[in-house]
This record gives sequence, structure tokens and C-alpha cells, in this order.
Amino acid sequence: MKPEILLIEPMMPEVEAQLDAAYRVHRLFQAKDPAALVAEIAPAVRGIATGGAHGVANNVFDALPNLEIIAINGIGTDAVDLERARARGVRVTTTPGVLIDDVADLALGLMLAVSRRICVADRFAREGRWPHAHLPLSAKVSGKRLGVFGLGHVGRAIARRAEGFGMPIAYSERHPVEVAYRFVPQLDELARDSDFLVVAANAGPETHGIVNRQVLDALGPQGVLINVARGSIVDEEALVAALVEGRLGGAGLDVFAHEPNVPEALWKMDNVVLLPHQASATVETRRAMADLVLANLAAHFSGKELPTPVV
Ligand code: 8YV
Repeated sequence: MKPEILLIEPMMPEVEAQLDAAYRVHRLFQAKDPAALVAEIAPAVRGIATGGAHGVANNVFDALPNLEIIAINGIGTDAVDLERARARGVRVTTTPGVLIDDVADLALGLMLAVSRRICVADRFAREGRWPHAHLPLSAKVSGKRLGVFGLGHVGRAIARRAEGFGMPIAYSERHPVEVAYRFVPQLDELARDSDFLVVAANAGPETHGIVNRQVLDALGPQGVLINVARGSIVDEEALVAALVEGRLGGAGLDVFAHEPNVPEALWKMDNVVLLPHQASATVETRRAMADLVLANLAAHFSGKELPTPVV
């Protein structure tokens, strides 16, 4: 008998086919009445595969008495209650190592897109406006000051790329790290000294809303905020207000506080670039992430050591 698993968000079709071959897969994202599906299958479910942003809601977690493993297709664990998992003896795995390049690439892409107004210029060309008008000049990226909030694997990969753009680099972290970049413990101080502030920190109670009005004002009317981590780290209301009132120069956002909802006040702004959580969304990386999800589930259900556990 195949073990039964709950799939919370879609994965690549070939990956879902591999899951179907090994497990009886219940798809929460396809359920007309998700609560009814969970209630119906609850006793049978032994595993969950989910994304970093969706994680597992505690009411779903609590409804599954025989849950053994949660395989996160991502590196963020903020949407899974790890204490609850520990208390219940439920294993949790992530996909470390394989998505760092893509997230760092996209952070640089957002910096370029916002400052060089790539999307604005693209719209200008497509709308046939080139023969009739001039685009205003944009802002240079190379040589500008970069502040990285969170110097983990992703933060470092962003900094390494920024070195190639000749950017002076500083960072905020709980503790100084063995790197050549300047350590600035206070986030508002880092923002004050940066042209770009890139959020690459872990989400959780410690960082919830930490990029607040004070930090955004310190970044200022010429500064650009980039977020490739989690929407919860930024006080989104304060961000929208800072952009609307011109107190912040621009923003490149891949993540939002209430995904999939993007604040409507930002839709028409030319100084912001808005992406629907795309940082790890390449064929190569999603394949590598899925391989880890599959490997963790397979190891668990055959009694082997988990390749990439966090709990
Ligand atoms: C993915 C993520 O987009 O790694 C994470 O924590 O949020 C992203 O890489 C997500 O996990 C897939 O849904």
C-alpha cells in the first residue's frame, strides 16, 4: 500500500507524476472544500509536501493525527510550526543549497529593473511611444552602496554578485560574520548608509515587521528596498505609505505580506517592480528542489536517514 500524502501546492507536472507513482497523493490546492478534504483523509495522511510560503496551517497540522513528515519545497520554515513538529515527533525537511543562486540572481535583477527602469522602458517600447516621446533618465547601479539584511547563504551570494558591480557592501546580522563586508548591527543605520537595502533574512518573530517606517525613512527618497525573503519582514503598510508619499525612492518586491495579494496602491507605480514570488522559480532550480523533496520522503518511508532535515 502506498503511503498517503497531502500536497499543499502544485509542483512541476513531472514531479507530481513521480509523487503519484510512489504515494497516494491528496491535492489540497484542488479541493473545492479544503477543510472537508482534510477531515475525510485525516487518519490516513502520513506525509505532507508543501512550499516555503504556504507551509502547513496549524489547524491542518492538528487535524492529521498520523502525520510523520513535512517536506518543504523551499528553505523557509516560517510557515511551519517547528515547535509543534518537535513536540509531536513530526520530521521536517527543506531544500538547502540548491536555490541560493536563483534567489541572488533575482535580487540583482530587481535592483537593475527598479533603478534602470527596465519594466517601464519595456512598456514604453511595446506601447509604441518611442517615436513620440523620451524616457526620463534612470539611476546608475554600479558603484552604489549595498546594504544586505541577513548574511546567510542567500545574503552572501547577493553580496558576491554585487562585488562584480563595484558596490561597497555592508550588512546587518545578529553577530558579525567572517567576511570583508562592513558589519552594521542597527538596521536603520544600515539603511541610512545604503542606496539599496536588500532583505535576505529569515522570517520569524525576531524579524517580523522589522523593516518599519524608521528603517524605510532612513533608506530615504533616493533609496531602493529589495525583498526576496518574506513579506512578513517588512511592515507592508509602512512600505506602501513611504512609496505613496515619496519618502522612499523605489522597491523591487518578490514577496508580500498577504500572498497572493499585492497592495493595489503599488500597481500603477513606475518606481516599483512587483513579482509573484518567483525567486526560485526556474526549471533547473525547481527540479533540484523537487529532487530533495522526493529524496526526503523516500528516505523517510523506507526508514533511512533524511538527507536534509531541520527537525
Ligand atoms: C519557493 C520559498 O518559491 O524557499 C522558500 O522558502 O519560499 C521559495 O523558494 C517556495 O518554497 C515554492 O513554493
